[in-house]
Amino acid sequence: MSADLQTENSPENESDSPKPKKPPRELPQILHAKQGPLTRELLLEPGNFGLGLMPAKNKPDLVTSSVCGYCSTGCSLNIHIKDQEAVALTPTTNYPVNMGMACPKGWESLTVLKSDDRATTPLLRNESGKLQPIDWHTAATTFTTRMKAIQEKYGKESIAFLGTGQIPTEEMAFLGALTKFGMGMLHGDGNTRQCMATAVVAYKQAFGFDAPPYTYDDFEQSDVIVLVGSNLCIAHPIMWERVMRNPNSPEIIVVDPRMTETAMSATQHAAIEPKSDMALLYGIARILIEEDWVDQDYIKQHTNDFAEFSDHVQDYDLDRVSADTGLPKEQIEQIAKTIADGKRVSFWWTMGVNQSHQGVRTAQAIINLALMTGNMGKPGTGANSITGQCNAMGSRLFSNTTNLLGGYDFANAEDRKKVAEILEIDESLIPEKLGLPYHKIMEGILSKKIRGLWVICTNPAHSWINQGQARDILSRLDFLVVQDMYHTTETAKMADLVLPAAGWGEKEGTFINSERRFSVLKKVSPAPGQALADFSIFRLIADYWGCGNLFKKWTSPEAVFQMMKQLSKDQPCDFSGIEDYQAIDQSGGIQWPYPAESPNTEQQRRLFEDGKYYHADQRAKFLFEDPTDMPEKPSEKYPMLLLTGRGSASQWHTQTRTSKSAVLRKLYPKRPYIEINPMDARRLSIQPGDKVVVRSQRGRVRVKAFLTQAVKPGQVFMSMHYEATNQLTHASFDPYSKQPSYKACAVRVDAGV
Ligand SMILES: Nc1nc2c(c(=O)[nH]1)N[C@H]1C(S)=C(S)[C@@H](COP(=O)(O)OP(=O)(O)OC[C@H]3O[C@@H](n4cnc5c(=O)[nH]c(N)nc54)[C@H](O)[C@@H]3O)O[C@H]1N2
Ligand SMILES: Nc1nc2c(c(=O)[nH]1)N[C@H]1C(S)=C(S)[C@@H](COP(=O)(O)OP(=O)(O)OC[C@H]3O[C@@H](n4cnc5c(=O)[nH]c(N)nc54)[C@H](O)[C@@H]3O)O[C@H]1N2
Ligand code: SF4
Ligand SMILES: [Mo]
Repeated sequence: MSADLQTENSPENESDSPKPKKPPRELPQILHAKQGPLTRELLLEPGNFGLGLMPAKNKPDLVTSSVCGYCSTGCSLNIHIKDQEAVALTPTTNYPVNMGMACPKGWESLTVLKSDDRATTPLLRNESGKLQPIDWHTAATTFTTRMKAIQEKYGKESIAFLGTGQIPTEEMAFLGALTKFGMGMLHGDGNTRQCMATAVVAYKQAFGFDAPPYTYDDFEQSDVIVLVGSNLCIAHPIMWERVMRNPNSPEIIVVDPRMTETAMSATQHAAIEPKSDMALLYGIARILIEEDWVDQDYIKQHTNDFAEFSDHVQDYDLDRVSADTGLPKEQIEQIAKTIADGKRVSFWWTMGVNQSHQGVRTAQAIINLALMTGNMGKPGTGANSITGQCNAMGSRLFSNTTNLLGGYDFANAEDRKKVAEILEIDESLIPEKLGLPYHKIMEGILSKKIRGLWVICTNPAHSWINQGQARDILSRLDFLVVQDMYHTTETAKMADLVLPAAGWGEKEGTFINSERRFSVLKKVSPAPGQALADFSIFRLIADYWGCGNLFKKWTSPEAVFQMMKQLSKDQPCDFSGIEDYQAIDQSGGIQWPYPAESPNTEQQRRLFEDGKYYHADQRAKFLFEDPTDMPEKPSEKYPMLLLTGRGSASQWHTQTRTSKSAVLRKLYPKRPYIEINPMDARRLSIQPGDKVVVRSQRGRVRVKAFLTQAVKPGQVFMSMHYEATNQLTHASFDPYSKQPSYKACAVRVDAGV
């Protein structure tokens, strides 16, 4: 997994003494490849990756670096180019994120670009129902004619889009601006709703801005690491490597109903009853208060509503919490004591929290613990939501969906004015309200309010909750356009029009990783056939739509980056001090904030060092609520609870990319499987490897049984990478974030025939 694990020595410091300051790392000066042919001279850095050991004939002509296009860790990869072609890659050794490491997906990034099912020309469904190749002129004309016809007949709001957290920020901004300001759409959302909406709302309400406060160094500086609903080992393997490099022998507390790979390596595993996190976290808060293990000064100086929170948690005594969570009382006390004893406690959460019917309040229960113990703004601390997709952070700021471009508010007239001025567009083009969230767009299609849909870089026919219903809904559209790298995705197969997109490595722009770090994506490989960068597709559509004039300044990703800088000015995410792409490259990525005035150039930076939050009174807020029952509990007919999530480090989501690599295919099960406890298996006469039938109220699938103690009796687990899983899931949502609750529904398992 690691190209060079010895890049950093582990200082043997005491757990409570600050880590000795490292000398700033020398980073290679790497130029970025521009759009167009790969003829531009790039700087070779032979010492950086041991090229001296290579036989001369294998030496690349050029080497450049690019950020990985899968997960939000944001590892840097060096791409070796020979005879105009990207021929190999190696993880960048002196990049502050991955330090020479990459996971299997990263290593195999180039392979998946060459695949027979790449979409190489636009495709249009003909009268006999077949997708036929067409040229770009016909594609763009069809797109505009049909979308405009729908708008004319049913109103402007009758077309919508679903975007992504997996394209460069500049492309997201273009999509959001084109659709909402140029095409008059009100409704647009993206797969970030499936993923990060909960964290966004939790932070906004608690801190006043969507601001994950940490830097990856915190993984190495903590003495207590609390992971709630996060399988870091599988989902963020290189962040996990950072935990493994922690020199403080940290306590690692994993809260997860399953004995995951991460839980196996933890020092404490709280195998709670699914969806009992709030009770546990409130119970811990109660103990901390009772024992006076809280930081009264921090609470007084920097927060609001602690007294009310204190009252609230009085109901969560050990008896109740133990009954709700299924954990022994001593274990709950032990966790509280570990947190209290920690000098630098960091709290991390991912989808086990975000994807639940009370995700926002659960996330805030984690934030509350960090606030009340003063574990904020210092090395090794924080209430830290880990993002998922490579550019989920970019979409949170610039997709123009849940907020106006740059983290502004659609409903605020001053915000609209500022954005309009910077973009040089008429203010009246900016909608004054939010569009519908994802599930309401789906409902809108069902009720025929929405009739045209443009899907960009996401595969809802596989990934959306309750798939049978989702596909039925998508099939009712008058016009479905899918813009993807591959024409074989479940959603592309349903499309009326497929637009072939260039993918990672075939275009440029920036991603923002989990720790708010900008990094540059390079064009290192030509896109196949007529496939175009999403950026170019948006330009084309703008011109054919007749609103190209609005986007005169949007000539290249880097030109858009310059506008984004201006938009960010004076916002908490201000990065107006970043000069250009080259500056990002040369400094090993740059975290926001990075304002033009006196930018802090440290390579690892965290927020809230001064205890000042983004609410008007600069205080953070304690937020809480009572837990409610999960929407679909196991019943007599469906007696087991289905958990879902990531299955292996070698599979990515709906597998459109990772399934194209022979290396990766060797590393994961080909067919869908269900993890079931041996006790349940025995009761149901299921042998290892048997085909079993899994049913929920929504669907019925046949999958292989994998017997494992990792799941408790009464619970089963299926990975999201196989189509089968979402045929079973139950569409319920967090009331504040509207994020789907993918991780709990009732099923029945029977031995197959
Ligand atoms: N290899 C790989 N890596 C990925 C991805 C991928 O597809 N493949 N996807 C990326 C994306 S977009 C995301 S969002 C992240 C997701 O990263 P993670 O959130 O870490 O991954 P998941 O497996 O979805 O969910 C984490 C854990 O939540 C647990 N869980 C379920 N219910 C509960 C509960 O009620 N309480 C608690 N405490 N835990 C619960 C599950 O058992 C599971 O182990 O991964 C990113 N990284
Ligand atoms: N049951 C269950 N379901 C889940 C989850 C779960 O834990 N359990 N997790 C949810 C989460 S957190 C997420 S993030 C979603 C992910 O769900 P999706 O977004 O639907 O999954 P992907 O497979 O990443 O889809 C991305 C699509 O974009 C295409 N693509 C890749 N690069 C480009 C590009 O540069 N341009 C264009 N135009 N296309 C490109 C890919 O080929 C692929 O078809 O799944 C959610 N679904
Ligand atoms: S950990 Fe994430 S960013 Fe790093 S190589 Fe793997 S997929 Fe890419
Ligand atoms: Mo995600």
